[in-house]
Amino acid sequence: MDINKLIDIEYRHGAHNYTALDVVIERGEGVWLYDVTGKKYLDCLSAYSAVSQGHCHPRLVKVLTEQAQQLTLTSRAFRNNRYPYFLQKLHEVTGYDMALPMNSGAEAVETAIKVVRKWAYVKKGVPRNQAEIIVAGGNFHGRTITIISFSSEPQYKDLFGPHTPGFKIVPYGDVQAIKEAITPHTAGVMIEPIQGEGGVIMPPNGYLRQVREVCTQHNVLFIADEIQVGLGRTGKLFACDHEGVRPDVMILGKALSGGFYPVSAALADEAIMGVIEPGDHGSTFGGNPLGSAVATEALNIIMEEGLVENAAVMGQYFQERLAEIPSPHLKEVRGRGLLIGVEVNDQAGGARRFCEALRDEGILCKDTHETVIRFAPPLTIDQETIDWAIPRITQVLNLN
Ligand code: IF1
Repeated sequence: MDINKLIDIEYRHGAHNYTALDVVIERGEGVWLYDVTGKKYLDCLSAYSAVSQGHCHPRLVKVLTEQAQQLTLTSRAFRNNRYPYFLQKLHEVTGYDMALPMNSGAEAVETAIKVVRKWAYVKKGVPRNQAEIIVAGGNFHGRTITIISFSSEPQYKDLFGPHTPGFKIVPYGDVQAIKEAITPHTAGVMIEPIQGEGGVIMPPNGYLRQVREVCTQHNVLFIADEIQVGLGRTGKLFACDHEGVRPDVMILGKALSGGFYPVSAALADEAIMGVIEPGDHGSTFGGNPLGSAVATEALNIIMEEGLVENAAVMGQYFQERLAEIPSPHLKEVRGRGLLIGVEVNDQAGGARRFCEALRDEGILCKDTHETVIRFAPPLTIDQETIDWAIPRITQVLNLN
């Protein structure tokens, strides 16, 4: 079918909740995407880091198709023979005693909030319904009503009230502000180790370590949303590893299933996750055998195929090459590993037009926060591919 016809159907019958680039993809392989006309593109978004293992990774195709022919869903009312292996692998990879599996990232964030609130009531002794969670301005943790209740982006929240109470917003990167916001009712501090949606915002060095210390001092749980930055994206297994910090609660999603199937999880040690009792929380699909099999293999791939190391090496290489680009529009290149933000000057006319021009050059990127072009290719990218991309990016960053 003609591209314009497909776009028209989407416009007429789909809610208008995105302004996608006009490119219609029909096939993916590794770091490459192909549109319906056969044109090839380098994927520099990786579905917001969910396809870290590369598109249609053969090992995931195999596990998904084999498991799909065997058993897909039992609900948690019965046990299945794949979920235990997934839990074992998660424990092995993260070190946390226990996980609570969900599907979308937002659900895992909601799960973490529930666990932390219950912990505050039954372990810390916070009076019922008074638990507070401290979050950072510019955060992005998902789209549910509770999560948007503590967004600082008006479009995400303003017309969707009434909102969920119990959250305090402090400036990102400011430990003193967290200290001042803590009260005897504070249950947790939830932050992204790097803010993705915020425009690849890196906190000052030492921030994560200081947040960890403040939380420990005040018997407050440190919750890290590693949904976007975790599992190798930043060149370490977890973004918190850059500062040697272990959160009390870790939230994973996206690359946890290599983009095949939504799988997310909230993780913690038994002293915290142990507050959850039968009936407290759940999900029809969470922990299902298909998702469990895929996620187990997605983790195996990250660990066995050197993706974390590759993200570190290629991330540094990509950032260095980008920073060298002569361009009147380029303001800053920042990021960690293969989560890279290229900020253009305020006079450059916004990042979107560069993303459109990059698409025409065969590179798919997403603008964020008006002036930032995000480069986040699959973690399997190699030097040759980066060298292929740089002249094209250079050309686009020199358009009038
Ligand atoms: C959209 C951003 C990325 C996340 C973190 C939780 C979630 C996300 C740190 C929720 C989701 C997405 C969702 C997508 C756009 C996107 C995004 F630009 F908005 F911020 F990745 F950079 N925590 N991020 O980044 O996970 O429920 O979606 O599975 O909503 O348009 P989800």
